[in-house]
Amino acid sequence: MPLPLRLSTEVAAALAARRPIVALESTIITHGMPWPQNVETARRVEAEVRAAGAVPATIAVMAGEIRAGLEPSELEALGQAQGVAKLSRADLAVCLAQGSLGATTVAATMICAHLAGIQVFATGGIGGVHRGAESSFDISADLTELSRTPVSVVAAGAKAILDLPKTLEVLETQGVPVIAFGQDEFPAFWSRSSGLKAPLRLDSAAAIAAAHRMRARLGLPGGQLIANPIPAEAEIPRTAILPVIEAALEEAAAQGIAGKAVTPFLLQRIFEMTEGQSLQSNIALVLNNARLGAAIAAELAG
Ligand code: PSU
Ligand code: MN
Repeated sequence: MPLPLRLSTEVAAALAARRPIVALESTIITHGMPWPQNVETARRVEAEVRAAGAVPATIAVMAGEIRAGLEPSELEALGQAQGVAKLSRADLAVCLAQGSLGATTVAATMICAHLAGIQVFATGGIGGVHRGAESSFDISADLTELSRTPVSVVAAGAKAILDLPKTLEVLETQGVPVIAFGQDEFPAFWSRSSGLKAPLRLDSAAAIAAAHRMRARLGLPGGQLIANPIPAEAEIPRTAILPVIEAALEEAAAQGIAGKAVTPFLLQRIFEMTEGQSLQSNIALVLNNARLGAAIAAELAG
């Protein structure tokens, strides 16, 4: 059985020529942002990757195939589609076998990027250990994926809707290098600061690429989490976002939101409660991560 993987012409050509490529996820489009900002942002992120000298490969599952590199019309259709499945490691094979439409989370995008031969992936924030995980057991499969699949993931840390100290603990247990870019602190998505020191710090794309290569040389499975702080001019300070997060979490608990629905629910409520400011920050940080991802991919290709 052939691998159900279809590369766009552009991505296939870049792979053959060993040019830098940055994978991009699709759950952020279908579940992370409202239409039409989701499609606009996805286009701008692709343009940012190109401007930085790399080829973007947005990943999704369509008609029984993993697609790496979407046509503009496909991106638009995905951004408007209703009821798209949110795919993690557990759901990927069923979605492909059924031929249904699926958006890839960080975990599933890492798997697909690796199958395609892409080493760098840029997104907004990773999933992590949810608050109250000691009773709900809600820990994102993104964390274990980082320990198994050799892709460097550029994210703005993990959202403060999560339990960040527990998220860092699980990453440490799983042997995932958590590397803050250019600062000592682990960034908290909308805010540059989390109050937590990052386990590791590197200050250049070249140093991150060297660490990525060394991990492969040692035969260590798994990737790296590159925690890239949101640009200062776009951040929502921690003191401003924390009460909003608390309110959204209370609503989620009161409404009994659980499982896969938790992250999209919280993002939507925080968007509403900040009157869109959280979305503006989210867009700025994804663009920033796309630039760093392209720089790392260029170092790996060079
Ligand atoms: N962070 C965002 N927007 C998102 C997500 C994370 O800013 O849409 C998505 C990513 O696809 C991530 C997923 O992999 O949420 C995590 O979901 P869960 O917590 O259910 O594992
Ligand atoms: Mn979960």
